[in-house]
Amino acid sequence: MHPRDRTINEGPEYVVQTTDFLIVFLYNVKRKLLKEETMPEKYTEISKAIVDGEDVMAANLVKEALAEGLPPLDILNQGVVAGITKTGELWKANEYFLPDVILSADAFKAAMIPLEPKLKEGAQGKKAHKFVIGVVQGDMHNLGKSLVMALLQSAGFEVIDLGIDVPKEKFIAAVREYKPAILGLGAYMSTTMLEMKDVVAELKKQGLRDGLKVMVGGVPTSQEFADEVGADAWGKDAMVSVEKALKMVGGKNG
Ligand code: B12
Repeated sequence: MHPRDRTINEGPEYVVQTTDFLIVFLYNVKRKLLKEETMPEKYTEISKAIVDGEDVMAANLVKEALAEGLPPLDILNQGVVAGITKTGELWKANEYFLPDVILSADAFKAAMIPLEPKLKEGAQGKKAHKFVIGVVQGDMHNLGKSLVMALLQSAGFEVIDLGIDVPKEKFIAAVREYKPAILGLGAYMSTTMLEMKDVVAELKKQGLRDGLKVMVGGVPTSQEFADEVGADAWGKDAMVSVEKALKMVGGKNG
């Protein structure tokens, strides 16, 4: 067919297609504009401060965001988590090296200081289920755990933090002492993740596994791995971890 005849022979269809395209195009422009409007610039600034490793700036921006009345959970997800996630991507792409990542991690921690009490506020006055959490022996990564803790607290859990590089004996002692509803184990390296298996086995050996839920998480873990070590659940990210934890305690705290 000659191109000149195209609009004649395919007239109505062609017009409909063009109109459809225009509608979709305008709809996308509107969505983009709306998104930019509803996404306060503060979140981008917080995220950038974390990526750049500017700890004082990151903490100040979070304080400003809170003073402006922005929701703490949105500051966490759209500012702080977005920043540290970007750092992780830059590291993966070999654009960031260890010193950059350390600076970024420090900025992340600084940003969490003013945010954590605000996240906890929503949970006050509730009868909390206990969640003991720790990073397994040999592993010093703690950013992922901090995020999970912040969201668990905001969902009303009483979180007992055993810290990083935790030997299995300490996990066992904490389960005896606090009698938590859930024990959370974090591991971030393929070399340390097998520690989780030992902790679960020791819990069983000491008769502490019944009535206790075990949840695992961290970069190299997966649902398959969680099943393999005998955990009850895998926390893919902080949000999913909290959703699963709430489900395990019957839906809510308080
Ligand atoms: C930041 C970082 C560091 C920082 C840690 C700072 C800190 N205070 O934590 C520093 C620079 C100190 C560091 C050191 C090292 N690191 Co490092 N590090 C990273 C990096 C870039 C990001 C990790 C991170 O914090 N991510 C952001 C958080 C928010 O995400 P996340 O951890 O996945 O957590 C989420 C989920 O997993 C889940 N979750 C996390 N924890 C838990 C716990 C529970 C209970 C649940 C339910 C869920 C859950 O929820 C979280 C939030 O959504 C990763 C690369 C990567 N792509 O992950 C490497 C990485 C983990 N590191 C790695 C290595 C090798 C090291 C070093 C050995 C490097 C070295 N040569 O010295 C040392 C190890 C020291 C030690 N013994 O632990 C490797 C591990 C490789 C492996 N073998 O598996 C990685 C994967 C990088 C790589 N691709 O090579 N690291």
